[in-house]
Amino acid sequence: PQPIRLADYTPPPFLVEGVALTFRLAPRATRVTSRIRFRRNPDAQAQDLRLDGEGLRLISATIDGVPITAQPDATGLTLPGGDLPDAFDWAAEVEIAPEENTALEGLYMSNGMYCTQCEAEGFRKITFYPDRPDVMAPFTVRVESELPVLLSNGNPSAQGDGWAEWDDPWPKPAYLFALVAGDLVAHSDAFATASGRAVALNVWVRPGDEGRCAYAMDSLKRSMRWDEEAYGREYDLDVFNIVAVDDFNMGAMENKGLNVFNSKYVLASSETATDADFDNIERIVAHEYFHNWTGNRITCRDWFQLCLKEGLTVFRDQQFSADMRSAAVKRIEDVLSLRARQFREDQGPLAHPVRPDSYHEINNFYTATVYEKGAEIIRMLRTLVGEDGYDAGVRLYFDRHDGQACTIEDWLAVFAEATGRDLSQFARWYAQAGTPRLRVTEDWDEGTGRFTLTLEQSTPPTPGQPDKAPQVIPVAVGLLGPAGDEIMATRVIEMTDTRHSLTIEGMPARPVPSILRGFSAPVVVEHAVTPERRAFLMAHDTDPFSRWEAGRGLAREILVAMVRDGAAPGPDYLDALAVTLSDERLDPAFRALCLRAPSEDDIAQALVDAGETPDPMAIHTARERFQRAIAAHMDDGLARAFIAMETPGPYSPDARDAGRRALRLAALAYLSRNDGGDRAARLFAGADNMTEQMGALGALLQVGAGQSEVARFHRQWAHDRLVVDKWFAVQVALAAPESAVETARSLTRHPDFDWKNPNRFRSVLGALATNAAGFHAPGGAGYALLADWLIQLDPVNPQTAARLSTAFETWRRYDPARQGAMRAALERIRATPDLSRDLSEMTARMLG
Ligand code: DPP
Ligand code: ZN
Repeated sequence: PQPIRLADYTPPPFLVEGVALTFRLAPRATRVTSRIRFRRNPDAQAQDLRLDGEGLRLISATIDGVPITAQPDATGLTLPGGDLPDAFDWAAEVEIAPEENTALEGLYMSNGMYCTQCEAEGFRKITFYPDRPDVMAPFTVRVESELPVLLSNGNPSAQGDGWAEWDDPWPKPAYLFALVAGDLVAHSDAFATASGRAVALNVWVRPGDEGRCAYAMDSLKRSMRWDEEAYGREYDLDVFNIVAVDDFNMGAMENKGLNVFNSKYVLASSETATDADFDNIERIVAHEYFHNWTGNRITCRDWFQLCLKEGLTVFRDQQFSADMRSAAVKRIEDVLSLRARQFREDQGPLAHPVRPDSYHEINNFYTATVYEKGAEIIRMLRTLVGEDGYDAGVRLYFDRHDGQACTIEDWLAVFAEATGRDLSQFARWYAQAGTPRLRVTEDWDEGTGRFTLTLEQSTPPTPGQPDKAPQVIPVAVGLLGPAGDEIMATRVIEMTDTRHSLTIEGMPARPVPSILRGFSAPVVVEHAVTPERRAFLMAHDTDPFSRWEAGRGLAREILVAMVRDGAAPGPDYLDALAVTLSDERLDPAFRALCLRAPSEDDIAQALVDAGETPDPMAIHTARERFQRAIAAHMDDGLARAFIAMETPGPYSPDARDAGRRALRLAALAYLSRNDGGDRAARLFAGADNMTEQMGALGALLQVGAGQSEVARFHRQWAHDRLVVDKWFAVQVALAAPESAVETARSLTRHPDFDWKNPNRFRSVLGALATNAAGFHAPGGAGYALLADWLIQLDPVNPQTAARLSTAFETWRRYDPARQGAMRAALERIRATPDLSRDLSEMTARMLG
């Protein structure tokens, strides 16, 4: 099959002026009638009108009341453009079977409730329609069902016994359509917008879950206020509904006025959710809400522009979280995630530009590159044009493009206009894949006091892009004096050429540069500095990100050395870490991040960067010895932190208490290496919140203990599906390398392993892929197990199968035996008859 290409875009030949849908819901035979008012697009060339439609049983279709003669094919229906009037009414009735829809795309059922997921191309599984984001229209919807709660987009317009009608006045693409029907209960509240609109807010959940919605609701209200204050964006309907669904492929979906969420990102109580869950709920509720303007009011012209809404909305949710919590801690967490997911993607066969130029299946491009690197581009843009320039550009964007389907060119043009800047070179960030490398060298002339910093950029080749042009890289730099005082405050070097130098004259002594403060660009810095220099920055840098980064760099170098020759961490690092641990001027959450060892995958990436072949088992062993050395060296300090960071009083998910718990549990994980898990067992037994219960269980499993706690945990929580997901995941993720595959395999035979539920599937097979040494254990049993399950899942849920196949994306990193086994697993998947388009594309790209 041919890929879809950005270069082939043409405007839609017909636009839609209005859509009226009626749903008569039934599990196996839902009838959908549509009335669509089409009008010829004056800005398009004459073409046939293609209506997308998949898996629909066509009952009847008419144009202006006259039955059509055309017959649908497997993917839709073509209406010959020459025969069509300039404006006409399409009316059709189709039948679909939501109960048989296991792919969770289109209209499907979850626990007796009807719900939809239409992004990116699910609406075509509901009715015939030009299912492309540049066709925007107002929708009215009538839902008929005996179920008590019937929801769709927009405002409720009428309801009666067994039916409800909804009216969404804001033109939207079909991917934002949603319908929900079920036996649901609401946690309700209200919000008054800045201009006085009263908005009814509801979080809809299954009966019994209503006590776990308060945090999602609170996050929603704070998001609504924040978007008014930070971006001047008000909500634009009378109701805002969120629905929690157990079977969901993604995190959540921003359907206009009716967000549908994976229940794990809605439901939370202190007993059942961890601090990380609360944090994710806040972030994702905000993200989906912010899409109302960046995505819904202004949407994408085509799916190549996905980063237009996702990069911007991620950037906005990052700003929001930074305002709600500690900005420094948030930045470090975002960089950790960027490196773990996006840098990894960029290093392998799945590397692609933030705006790809071709795809087979768009669902495969909801990636860390589109989302997280997309957000980094906007952060850089803001750095380059300044806060005021950014605000002016964004204002112009909303003024000019409200109600439109736009491109990256539209987005950049508003900043070029508002600030007078030429952004043509900057646009390469959207087109070039790969993580730029920034090589830094220093020159110091003692006699004249001249200090020169030289930066050189290069971007490695990626699939289809052997050569890269230089990009605009904002490099935030500061200088420290030998005593640790800041002698040059942060300034941003705008690098546009391959090479750039900065010279400072008249320095009394050799300064210490602090490079890429705040992680001002998504690049890898290559700067050969001594461990003493890193320790100095770790102690003195005024930029919290760079301070953390210095310690991180040190830890990474030590770990790489430990993998190579079994060295042990020196006292310099251990002493510096001990100082950080007990420095009470530092935020506990920040200290917890400093204590976190680089992941096994980070170490593997570092070895690859150094031109070596990573051995997952050697990495695991070295990392374990590294953590034992820390535990042994800092036992007293860790024990003090464990006690000092107790959070008395009732549980609160706020950033302050969460930070204290994070430090306490980080200390506990180390202490368990000294006390064999005694403290962790006691904490587990007495914990009154899930953060501490899970933290204690994890600490036990990491030292090979905790089997009775695992059993107890299941007895305690067997009734709670979200907690049972955690139970599955923690056992696999923290299993010893030798037993991880067997643990995963035996859990797939557990009666609670409902593999058709994406959360549950991920909790075992996704967790296996995060246990690097276990997944890559010699012999390839991990690869074979994952491949077996992906092959089984693919016909049922191709989207989730394709997503999890990225566990194989690093295959070329490894030794010949592992490469061979991973390759064999990928080839076995690829050779499976009737493989989905999703998984076919992923395996083809990975095999290259
Ligand atoms: N558009 C969704 C989100 O990122 C994903 N389908 O919020
Ligand atoms: Zn999004």
